Amino acid sequence: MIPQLSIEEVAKQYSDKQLLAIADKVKNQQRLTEEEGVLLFEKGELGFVGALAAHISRRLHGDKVYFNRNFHIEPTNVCVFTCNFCSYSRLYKHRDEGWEMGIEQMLDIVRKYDGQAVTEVHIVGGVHPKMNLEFFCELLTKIKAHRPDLHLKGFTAVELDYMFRKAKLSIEEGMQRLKDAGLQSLPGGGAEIFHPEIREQICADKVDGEGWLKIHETAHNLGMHSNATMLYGHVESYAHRVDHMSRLRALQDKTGGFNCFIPLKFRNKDNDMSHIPEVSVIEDMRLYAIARIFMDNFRNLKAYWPMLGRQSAQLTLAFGVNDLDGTIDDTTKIYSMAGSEEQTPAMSTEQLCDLIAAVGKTPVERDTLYNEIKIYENTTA
Ligand code: V47
Ligand code: SF4
Repeated sequence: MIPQLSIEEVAKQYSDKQLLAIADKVKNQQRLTEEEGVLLFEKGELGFVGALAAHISRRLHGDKVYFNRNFHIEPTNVCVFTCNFCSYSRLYKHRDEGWEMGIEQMLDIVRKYDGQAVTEVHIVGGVHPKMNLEFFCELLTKIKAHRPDLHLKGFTAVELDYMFRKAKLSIEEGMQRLKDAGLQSLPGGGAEIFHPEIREQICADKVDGEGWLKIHETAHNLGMHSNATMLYGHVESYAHRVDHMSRLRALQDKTGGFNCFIPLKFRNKDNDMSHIPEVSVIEDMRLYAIARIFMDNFRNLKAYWPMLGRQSAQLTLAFGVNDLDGTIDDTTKIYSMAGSEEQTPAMSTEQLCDLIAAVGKTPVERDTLYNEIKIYENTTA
């Protein structure tokens, strides 16, 4: 069981006036300013931010922790961009070292799940110069025709920005075409850190922060939902993290279209930032907790277990997280190539339920939009 202290019990242990004022705000459901966000990163001990975050998560979700049954399709790892943190991509001139899938090959992946209760396919990959909007519309149409019940979540804002510019379409026009072909929501990738000071150092050549936000806003305005991520633990400062979360919070105020926020820990194997050490588990947990406290209009905070590793992901459940993503079925390579301990990421429903139940929480299977599919009251999946 995860120990649960009330805000009052926690506050008794602290005398710092600024921290106590933040605890009061959390108790009264008031929004934190950016300065208070930075202050939490600077001064908030793990026990303090953890108790506040757990309080919020309990208020919103009780003991429920969500997961879904999903698989990924990664059409290619060939990419025109050169993000320094990426261990996964290969330039077009080195495409013989990577992979490029045709439509039939991707449909074969979908057919593997015939008769299985998966609810979502997550389609994301490198930005291949020859895989264009028409190609992806055909893919989406064919997947939908084969499996109408599958929720199609696909394409980072980075892929979309390139696709639409190449097709000489506005964001609205391009997004509408994909929506007509069956696309239902967008994953959160490509956000990294929005602030240009950091973006220039880690991913200078792809869509900027404003562009990323505009693409998600457009999707929301068309009635689609999306996720948001933040790549943390490299060269960014606390102020950059808070700036990033604040921009997402502002867009969520405007559209309400984000399903969840997913902090992604920088992993340092085999990339151009390998000299930067990975942050500690304590820093991971502090970040999840502060995200839960600061992002007051995001109902769902997701720990993506293939990236964090399943033990750390389980630990986040005590620090404000209420979602662990899905079964995955070993269909993504992004994190195994970047050095995650999960080299063949796949978890059965039983394993996910056990992981959640082991810390006294109630596993709940959800669909992409967080509609509840099944509550596992006594853990037998
Ligand atoms: O944008 C790439 C990250 C993202 C590394 O929406 C890295 O449900 C750490 O966004 N270390 C793509 N992170 C994946 C992504 C995602 C994953 C799971 C669920 C969802 C969702 C979205 O992966 C990239 C980048 O931020 N990434 N390389 C690395 N070395
Ligand atoms: Fe390409 Fe995405 Fe890797 Fe950047 S993170 S190089 S956009 S695959």
